[in-house]
Amino acid sequence: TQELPNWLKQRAFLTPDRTALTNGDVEYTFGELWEKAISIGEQLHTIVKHSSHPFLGLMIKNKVESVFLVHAIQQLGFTTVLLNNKLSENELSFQIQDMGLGTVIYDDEFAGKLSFLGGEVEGVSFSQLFGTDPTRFEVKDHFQLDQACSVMYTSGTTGAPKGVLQSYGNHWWSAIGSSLNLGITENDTWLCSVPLFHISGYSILMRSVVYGMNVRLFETFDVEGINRELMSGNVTIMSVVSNMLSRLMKDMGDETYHPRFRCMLLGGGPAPLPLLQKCKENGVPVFQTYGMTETASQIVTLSPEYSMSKLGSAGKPLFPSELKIKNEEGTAKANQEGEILVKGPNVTTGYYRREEANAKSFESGWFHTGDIGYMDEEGFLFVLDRRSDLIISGGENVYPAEIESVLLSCDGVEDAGVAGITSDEWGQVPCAFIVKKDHLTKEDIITHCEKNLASYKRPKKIVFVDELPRNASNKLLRRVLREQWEKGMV
Ligand code: S0N
Ligand code: AMP
Ligand code: MG
Ligand code: MG
Ligand code: MG
Repeated sequence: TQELPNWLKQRAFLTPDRTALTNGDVEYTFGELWEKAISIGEQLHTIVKHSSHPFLGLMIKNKVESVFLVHAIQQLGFTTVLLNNKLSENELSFQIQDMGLGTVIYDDEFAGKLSFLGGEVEGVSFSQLFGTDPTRFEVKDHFQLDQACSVMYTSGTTGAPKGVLQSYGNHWWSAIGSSLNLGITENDTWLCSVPLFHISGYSILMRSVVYGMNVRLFETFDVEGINRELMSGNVTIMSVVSNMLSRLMKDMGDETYHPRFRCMLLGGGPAPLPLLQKCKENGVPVFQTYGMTETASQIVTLSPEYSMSKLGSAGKPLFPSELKIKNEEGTAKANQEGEILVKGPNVTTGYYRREEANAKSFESGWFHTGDIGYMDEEGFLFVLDRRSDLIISGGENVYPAEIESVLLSCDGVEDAGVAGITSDEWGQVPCAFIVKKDHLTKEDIITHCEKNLASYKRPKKIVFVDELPRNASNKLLRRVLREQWEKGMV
């Protein structure tokens, strides 16, 4: 198997005094980041040294301590399972069991949410960890490229969520592919306000170590604070989803960003054309991108020089990757739509213990994304529709079937259907259509959802109906629900 020098160790050796990480006034060089990773690694080693589990759960916010932990876990040779901190108890406990986790490290802020831990699965808070005596461990000189570095869960149209295995090789090639396209200089600073538990955020940390680049971390999406950074010239690149970008633009007014700010990387879902136009007018250098958890972030990216001539396109593949469109006849011709297939060293080797899904998703090295799109004559990708039924709300994924099964478990719900409806704020949001037995109120439903669903998955609208549209074989017609909503019929 192929190996590379231990990334953080190599980086701390090559450029120890370069800034690695900043948050507010706090600043760490790569040398200091290395020391933190090792000293926290030694504390963690005391806790997990007798563990036979290859995976460690991690529930974090965007804080510097979280970055130390991400690196400490890599140094110990464990695979990090990144838990989305917005999920409900049920959703979390499924992922924890599915990965067979023995230990979950968490920010103290999540103590309440994770109070169900104990017994088989040990929960360790940051404050417990940082109070533990260190035990030395042997630092490895190399990272194996085929080793799993991280796991992030993703849902699908049917079945339970699946753990996406992201190898060191996936992260390496993702970082290299991005740099071959965007370039890197020693003055680059990447603003990270997207969550570290998503690949949008985690990939920034991997690029940082590979490039020797500063990450400016934001704990929350602080619109005004971030705009000040973009106007000051402190940062040169930032990753955003549409919701973030439109809020930044709204707050920006008629000011402009600093000329040193050179890349607004926009991904995670479709980009509304009016937003792209507004950015063009305000001189914001938007790079639209298509990527997913399974591709360890961007795989297709559009440079700003094409942002108007190829308005709405997600661009061309990054150098190490390939793209093709497949329909019933085989590989589609230019401008013919079909399923988007991708290939490249950044594409996951598969879902953890999901043979059936893996057999379906991979075909001689090509990964079936499930998304629909076409390529024009010049090879620019246009994404037309996301994989079936997927609702993307503010960059977070929501599957109607999952919401429906939670709704159906609520007392007084006779039948339930969920469809994505257009939202100026979030792109799309789930709307619930409920057939009720008597004495059920919207508040009852909201309370039930609060217990069982991540906040962003809760229906933003609830509509009581007499019956749900179904076809002859009793399949729910979500498209009809959406149409009824849009025409104001319900
Ligand atoms: C958009 C964000 C920042 C909104 O969060 P904010 O403003 O902090 O809200 P809160 O204070 O937490 O909550 C206030 C109310 O809003 C509700 N809410 C919050 N988020 C959502 C949401 N997404 N949808 C619907 N509602 C939401 C809360 O529930 C709360 O409501 P009330 O008051 O009723 O309790 C936040 O959602 C966010 O950070 N989104 C981005 C997530 C993300 O990064 N997604 C990308 C995932 N995909 C990938 O990683 C692959 C693509 C990729 O790698 C990439 C993506 C982008 C850019 C670059 C790349 C790349 O390729 O490198
Ligand atoms: P995730 O599960 O968060 O990794 O989301 C990846 C999904 O987001 C993709 O499969 C697409 O459905 C959607 N997506 C990402 N980028 C774009 C884009 N540029 N245009 C449209 N949809 C996108
Ligand atoms: Mg935290
Ligand atoms: Mg997903
Ligand atoms: Mg998503």
